[in-house]
Amino acid sequence: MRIDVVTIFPDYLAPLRLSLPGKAQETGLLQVATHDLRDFTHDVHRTVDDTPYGGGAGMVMKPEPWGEALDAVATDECVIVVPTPSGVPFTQADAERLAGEQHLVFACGRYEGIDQRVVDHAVTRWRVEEVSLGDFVLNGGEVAALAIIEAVVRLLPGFMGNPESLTEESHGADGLLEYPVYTKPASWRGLGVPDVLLSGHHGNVAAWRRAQAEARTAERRPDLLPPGTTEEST
Ligand code: 6GU
Repeated sequence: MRIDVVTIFPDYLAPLRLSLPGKAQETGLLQVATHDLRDFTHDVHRTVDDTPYGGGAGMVMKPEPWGEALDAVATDECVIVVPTPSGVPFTQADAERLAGEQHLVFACGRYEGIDQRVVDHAVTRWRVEEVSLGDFVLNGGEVAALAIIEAVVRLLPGFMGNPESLTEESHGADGLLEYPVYTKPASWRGLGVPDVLLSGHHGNVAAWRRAQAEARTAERRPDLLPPGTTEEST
Protein backbone atom coordinates (compact mmCIF):
# COMPACT_ATOMS: atom_id res chain seq x y z
CA MET A 1 0.00 0.00 0.00
CA ARG A 2 1.04 3.58 -0.68
CA ILE A 3 -0.14 6.46 1.53
CA ASP A 4 0.37 10.16 0.77
CA VAL A 5 -0.56 12.87 3.26
CA VAL A 6 -1.01 16.51 2.24
CA THR A 7 -0.85 18.96 5.15
CA ILE A 8 0.52 22.35 6.19
CA PHE A 9 2.15 20.56 9.17
CA PRO A 10 4.18 17.61 7.80
CA ASP A 11 5.92 17.33 11.21
CA TYR A 12 2.58 16.29 12.72
CA LEU A 13 2.92 13.04 10.78
CA ALA A 14 6.37 12.23 12.19
CA PRO A 15 4.92 9.40 14.37
CA LEU A 16 4.33 7.47 11.13
CA ARG A 17 8.05 6.67 11.14
CA LEU A 18 7.70 5.02 14.56
CA SER A 19 5.99 1.90 15.88
CA LEU A 20 3.65 -0.11 13.68
CA PRO A 21 3.61 1.90 10.43
CA GLY A 22 7.39 2.34 10.79
CA LYS A 23 7.90 -1.40 10.85
CA ALA A 24 5.60 -1.89 7.86
CA GLN A 25 7.70 0.63 5.90
CA GLU A 26 10.90 -1.21 6.80
CA THR A 27 9.45 -4.47 5.47
CA GLY A 28 8.33 -2.76 2.23
CA LEU A 29 4.66 -3.50 2.94
CA LEU A 30 3.92 0.22 3.10
CA GLN A 31 5.27 3.44 1.57
CA VAL A 32 4.31 6.71 3.28
CA ALA A 33 5.11 10.22 2.04
CA THR A 34 4.05 13.59 3.43
CA HIS A 35 3.66 16.73 1.30
CA ASP A 36 3.62 20.35 2.46
CA LEU A 37 0.57 22.09 1.00
CA ARG A 38 2.56 25.36 0.94
CA ASP A 39 4.84 23.84 -1.70
CA PHE A 40 1.84 24.13 -4.06
CA THR A 41 1.43 27.90 -3.58
CA HIS A 42 3.00 30.53 -5.86
CA ASP A 43 2.94 33.73 -3.79
CA VAL A 44 5.85 34.94 -1.67
CA HIS A 45 3.86 34.40 1.57
CA ARG A 46 2.89 30.83 0.58
CA THR A 47 -0.73 31.64 1.42
CA VAL A 48 -3.08 28.69 1.97
CA ASP A 49 -6.11 30.42 3.56
CA ASP A 50 -8.44 33.39 3.10
CA THR A 51 -11.58 34.87 4.65
CA PRO A 52 -14.89 33.07 4.09
CA TYR A 53 -17.36 34.34 1.48
CA GLY A 54 -20.53 35.31 3.32
CA GLY A 55 -18.57 36.36 6.39
CA GLY A 56 -18.14 34.65 9.72
CA ALA A 57 -15.34 33.60 11.99
CA GLY A 58 -12.07 31.97 10.98
CA MET A 59 -10.35 31.28 7.70
CA VAL A 60 -11.02 28.88 4.83
CA MET A 61 -8.34 26.95 2.93
CA LYS A 62 -7.96 28.26 -0.63
CA PRO A 63 -8.82 25.87 -3.47
CA GLU A 64 -5.81 26.48 -5.77
CA PRO A 65 -3.04 24.89 -3.64
CA TRP A 66 -5.29 21.90 -2.88
CA GLY A 67 -6.09 21.44 -6.57
CA GLU A 68 -2.41 21.45 -7.51
CA ALA A 69 -1.44 19.17 -4.61
CA LEU A 70 -4.07 16.57 -5.47
CA ASP A 71 -3.15 16.75 -9.18
CA ALA A 72 0.46 15.98 -8.17
CA VAL A 73 -0.21 13.22 -5.66
CA ALA A 74 -3.47 11.46 -6.59
CA THR A 75 -3.57 8.49 -8.98
CA ASP A 76 -6.37 6.83 -10.94
CA GLU A 77 -6.38 4.02 -8.33
CA CYS A 78 -6.40 6.19 -5.20
CA VAL A 79 -9.02 6.93 -2.58
CA ILE A 80 -8.81 10.50 -1.25
CA VAL A 81 -9.65 10.59 2.46
CA VAL A 82 -10.63 13.97 3.89
CA PRO A 83 -10.75 13.94 7.71
CA THR A 84 -13.36 16.42 8.92
CA PRO A 85 -15.77 16.65 11.86
CA SER A 86 -18.48 17.06 9.16
CA GLY A 87 -17.67 13.67 7.66
CA VAL A 88 -19.34 10.26 7.75
CA PRO A 89 -18.41 8.38 10.97
CA PHE A 90 -15.31 6.22 10.39
CA THR A 91 -15.73 2.60 11.53
CA GLN A 92 -13.77 -0.65 11.64
CA ALA A 93 -15.64 -1.71 8.48
CA ASP A 94 -14.17 1.35 6.73
CA ALA A 95 -10.69 0.46 7.99
CA GLU A 96 -11.09 -3.07 6.59
CA ARG A 97 -12.30 -1.73 3.24
CA LEU A 98 -9.48 0.82 2.95
CA ALA A 99 -6.94 -1.88 3.87
CA GLY A 100 -7.81 -3.48 0.52
CA GLU A 101 -6.85 -0.36 -1.46
CA GLN A 102 -3.54 0.21 -3.26
CA HIS A 103 -3.25 3.96 -2.67
CA LEU A 104 -4.70 6.33 -0.07
CA VAL A 105 -4.28 10.13 -0.18
CA PHE A 106 -5.12 12.06 3.00
CA ALA A 107 -6.09 15.71 2.57
CA CYS A 108 -5.65 17.30 6.01
CA GLY A 109 -7.50 20.59 6.37
CA ARG A 110 -6.96 23.24 9.03
CA TYR A 111 -8.84 26.41 10.00
CA GLU A 112 -12.62 26.28 9.32
CA GLY A 113 -12.16 23.80 6.48
CA ILE A 114 -11.27 23.53 2.80
CA ASP A 115 -13.16 25.41 0.06
CA GLN A 116 -16.00 23.02 -0.86
CA ARG A 117 -15.08 23.16 -4.56
CA VAL A 118 -11.95 21.10 -3.87
CA VAL A 119 -14.03 18.05 -2.93
CA ASP A 120 -16.71 18.87 -5.53
CA HIS A 121 -14.02 18.80 -8.22
CA ALA A 122 -12.09 15.85 -6.80
CA VAL A 123 -15.18 13.59 -6.83
CA THR A 124 -15.33 14.00 -10.63
CA ARG A 125 -11.85 12.45 -10.96
CA TRP A 126 -11.24 10.20 -7.95
CA ARG A 127 -13.02 8.35 -5.19
CA VAL A 128 -13.32 10.75 -2.21
CA GLU A 129 -14.44 10.02 1.36
CA GLU A 130 -15.04 12.74 3.96
CA VAL A 131 -14.81 10.96 7.32
CA SER A 132 -15.12 11.90 11.00
CA LEU A 133 -13.67 10.14 14.04
CA GLY A 134 -16.54 11.15 16.29
CA ASP A 135 -18.54 13.98 17.77
CA PHE A 136 -15.71 16.24 18.88
CA VAL A 137 -13.56 18.83 17.12
CA LEU A 138 -9.82 18.64 16.42
CA ASN A 139 -7.81 21.62 15.16
CA GLY A 140 -7.06 19.87 11.89
CA GLY A 141 -7.15 16.58 10.05
CA GLU A 142 -3.60 15.50 10.90
CA VAL A 143 -4.28 13.65 14.16
CA ALA A 144 -7.36 12.07 12.61
CA ALA A 145 -5.28 10.94 9.60
CA LEU A 146 -2.75 9.35 11.98
CA ALA A 147 -5.53 7.44 13.72
CA ILE A 148 -7.11 6.28 10.46
CA ILE A 149 -3.73 5.23 9.03
CA GLU A 150 -2.96 3.15 12.13
CA ALA A 151 -6.41 1.51 11.99
CA VAL A 152 -5.87 0.60 8.32
CA VAL A 153 -2.20 -0.38 8.31
CA ARG A 154 -2.51 -2.85 11.19
CA LEU A 155 -4.97 -4.80 9.00
CA LEU A 156 -2.57 -5.21 6.06
CA PRO A 157 -1.81 -8.90 5.50
CA GLY A 158 1.50 -9.86 7.10
CA PHE A 159 1.60 -6.75 9.22
CA MET A 160 0.63 -7.90 12.72
CA GLY A 161 2.72 -10.56 14.43
CA ASN A 162 -0.35 -12.36 15.72
CA PRO A 163 -3.37 -12.24 13.34
CA GLU A 164 -5.60 -13.84 16.04
CA SER A 165 -5.41 -10.65 18.08
CA LEU A 166 -7.10 -8.91 15.13
CA THR A 167 -10.25 -11.02 15.39
CA GLU A 168 -10.84 -11.13 19.16
CA GLU A 169 -10.94 -7.45 19.97
CA SER A 170 -13.43 -4.67 20.53
CA HIS A 171 -15.71 -4.26 17.52
CA GLY A 172 -14.64 -7.72 16.37
CA ALA A 173 -16.72 -10.29 14.53
CA ASP A 174 -19.50 -10.26 17.17
CA GLY A 175 -19.62 -6.44 17.18
CA LEU A 176 -19.33 -6.24 20.97
CA LEU A 177 -16.81 -4.39 23.13
CA GLU A 178 -13.85 -6.39 24.43
CA TYR A 179 -14.17 -8.33 27.71
CA PRO A 180 -11.83 -7.36 30.61
CA VAL A 181 -8.43 -9.07 30.60
CA TYR A 182 -6.00 -10.08 33.37
CA THR A 183 -2.46 -11.37 33.72
CA LYS A 184 -0.09 -12.33 36.53
CA PRO A 185 0.18 -11.78 39.46
CA ALA A 186 -3.06 -13.50 40.62
CA SER A 187 -3.27 -11.01 43.50
CA TRP A 188 -2.28 -7.35 43.08
CA ARG A 189 -2.90 -4.54 45.60
CA GLY A 190 -5.51 -6.72 47.24
CA LEU A 191 -7.34 -7.35 43.97
CA GLY A 192 -7.77 -10.88 42.66
CA VAL A 193 -8.56 -12.34 39.25
CA PRO A 194 -12.02 -13.84 38.50
CA ASP A 195 -11.89 -17.52 39.60
CA VAL A 196 -13.21 -18.79 36.28
CA LEU A 197 -10.07 -17.54 34.50
CA LEU A 198 -7.91 -19.66 36.84
CA SER A 199 -10.16 -22.76 36.49
CA GLY A 200 -8.71 -24.11 33.26
CA HIS A 201 -12.28 -24.77 32.05
CA HIS A 202 -12.25 -23.34 28.50
CA GLY A 203 -16.03 -23.52 28.03
CA ASN A 204 -16.69 -21.61 31.24
CA VAL A 205 -14.02 -19.05 30.33
CA ALA A 206 -15.62 -18.46 26.91
CA ALA A 207 -19.11 -18.12 28.47
CA TRP A 208 -17.83 -15.67 31.12
CA ARG A 209 -16.06 -13.56 28.50
CA ARG A 210 -19.17 -13.44 26.33
CA ALA A 211 -21.31 -12.35 29.30
CA GLN A 212 -18.75 -9.69 30.27
CA ALA A 213 -18.60 -8.37 26.71
CA GLU A 214 -22.40 -8.14 26.52
CA ALA A 215 -22.69 -6.44 29.92
CA ARG A 216 -19.96 -3.93 29.08
CA THR A 217 -21.53 -3.19 25.69
CA ALA A 218 -25.00 -2.74 27.25
CA GLU A 219 -23.51 -0.32 29.80
CA ARG A 220 -21.19 1.70 27.56
CA ARG A 221 -22.40 1.27 23.98
CA PRO A 222 -26.02 0.06 23.87
CA ASP A 223 -26.09 1.28 20.25
CA LEU A 224 -23.81 -1.65 19.32
CA LEU A 225 -26.15 -4.36 20.66
CA PRO A 226 -28.13 -6.39 18.10
CA PRO A 227 -31.66 -4.97 17.53
CA GLY A 228 -34.16 -6.28 20.08
CA THR A 229 -31.55 -6.90 22.78
CA THR A 230 -32.75 -5.61 26.15
CA GLU A 231 -30.77 -4.57 29.21
CA GLU A 232 -32.26 -7.55 31.17
CA SER A 233 -31.30 -10.13 28.51
CA THR A 234 -27.57 -9.24 28.73
CL1 6GU B 1 -11.75 13.44 11.09
N1 6GU B 1 -11.17 15.94 11.77
C1 6GU B 1 -11.23 16.99 12.61
N2 6GU B 1 -10.62 18.12 12.27
N3 6GU B 1 -11.88 16.96 13.75
C2 6GU B 1 -12.48 15.82 14.07
C3 6GU B 1 -12.45 14.69 13.27
C4 6GU B 1 -11.79 14.79 12.09
N4 6GU B 1 -13.16 13.72 13.85
C5 6GU B 1 -13.59 14.21 14.99
N5 6GU B 1 -13.19 15.48 15.14
